[in-house]
Amino acid sequence: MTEDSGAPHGPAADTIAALSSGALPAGVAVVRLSGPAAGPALAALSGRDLPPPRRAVVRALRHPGTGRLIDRALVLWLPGPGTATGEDMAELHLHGGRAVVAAALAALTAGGPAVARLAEPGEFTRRAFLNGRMDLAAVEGLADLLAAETEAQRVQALAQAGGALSARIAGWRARLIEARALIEASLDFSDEADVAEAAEAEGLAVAAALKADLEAALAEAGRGERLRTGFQVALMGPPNAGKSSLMNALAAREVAIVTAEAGTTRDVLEVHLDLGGYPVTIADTAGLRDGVGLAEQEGIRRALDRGRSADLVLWLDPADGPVLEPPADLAAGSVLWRVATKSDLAGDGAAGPARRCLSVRTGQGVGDLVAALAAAAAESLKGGEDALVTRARHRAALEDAVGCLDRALAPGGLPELKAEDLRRAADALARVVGAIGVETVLGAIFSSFCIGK
Ligand SMILES: Nc1nc2c(ncn2[C@@H]2O[C@H](COP(=O)(O)OP(=O)(O)OP(=O)(O)O)[C@@H](O)[C@H]2O)c(=O)[nH]1
Ligand SMILES: [Mg+2]
Repeated sequence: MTEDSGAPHGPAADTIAALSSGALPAGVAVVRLSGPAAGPALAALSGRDLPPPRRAVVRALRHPGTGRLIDRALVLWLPGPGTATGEDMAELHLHGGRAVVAAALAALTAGGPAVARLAEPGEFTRRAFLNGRMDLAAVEGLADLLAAETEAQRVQALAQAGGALSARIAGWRARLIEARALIEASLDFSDEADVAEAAEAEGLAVAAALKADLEAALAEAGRGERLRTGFQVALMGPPNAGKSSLMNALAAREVAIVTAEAGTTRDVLEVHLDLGGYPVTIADTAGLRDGVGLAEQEGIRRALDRGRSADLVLWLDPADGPVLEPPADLAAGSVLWRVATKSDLAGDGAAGPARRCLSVRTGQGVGDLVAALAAAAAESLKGGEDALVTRARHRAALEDAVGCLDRALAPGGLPELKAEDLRRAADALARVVGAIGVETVLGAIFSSFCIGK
């Protein structure tokens, strides 16, 4: 794939085909085609004229070279430009067997005038973007919608895919144009000082109000980004504290190896939970101790890294042993809950006001911990569904725009330079929707899609 610029391009010369539905075998498999040969290819396989646009019809599909029957399928002819990609498209709703789909794709890519080639990951969406059917923020929203694992993530992604961020960016850019026009007008009236001053002041007032709006969106950015990636919880503590046992209990499956030997876990292991609609990632880590071999040392280094970047650290140590202190930087840097494990081995008294108490063996306290985690995740992520900023890329662009507005609003300075700063702020916002300067991010964004999207 080439690195195209963000501006809409002319129609693509070639036609792409891919399985767009999920893993096979399945009840139905949807193969999509996009490009100038979509119609001829559909006609060639069905051996007849194209069906009426946007109407599902049943057709016997045959290999155009050999005439052998591939499948009897529901087919759709979707002439552009009013399609997902903006190009001519066709869909084959096949019986979802591996050999059926393989035979259909082989026939579509076999050669002749109606030939298609297999699509690369994200190529349908890339064409939608290049043909101006979607902007970059909507493309990212679509990627998030496909990846959404919980209800709150779905709501957030659907809003962005539907253009919530794009619409706000358009509104903000319109206000920047207004502010700039007022300041440029003040230059035209430079011989009438009071008119010029009034126009400049009005322009700066528009810019100041806009800056407040951008700052409000940035204040919610943390929630928006966290909801996208999930609330990060790290299980930490000394070896044998029962971290992996708790991870397995939370996941309700045997994700991590548990043994009575200290130093069992080395790599960071993750499970994704849906707690009350909010995404929570639990990370099991190596037990912290000194004087161990190279592999375990590396595990401990990774454990500490994970703990430092977590939203919440659960510091586990066994109820029947001494209370151990977490490393000072962990305790200072992250929110940390102390948890006494293996409460079945200790009498009463393991719990305290500052310490939760649980046993994976008896189940005591585990439900309470899950409820507390769900509440903490909700507290941290609530409202993230409505946050406009969901990625570091958006945040950087908005921060850039605020920086430009700061310069424009600084006291003194020439109106010409203020107008230039407003233009720069508009450019920063344009990057979010991919209207300019997107070459460097396109490859990364589209490659996150699966083939057929
Ligand atoms: N009695 C009792 N034993 C437990 C409980 N939870 C874990 N254990 C035991 O404690 C031992 C260590 O458990 P792990 O879950 O492997 O501990 P860990 O913290 O992951 O240990 P490392 O990976 O070595 O750091 C195993 O023998 C578990 O069966 C519990 O609630 N009660
Ligand atoms: Mg372990």
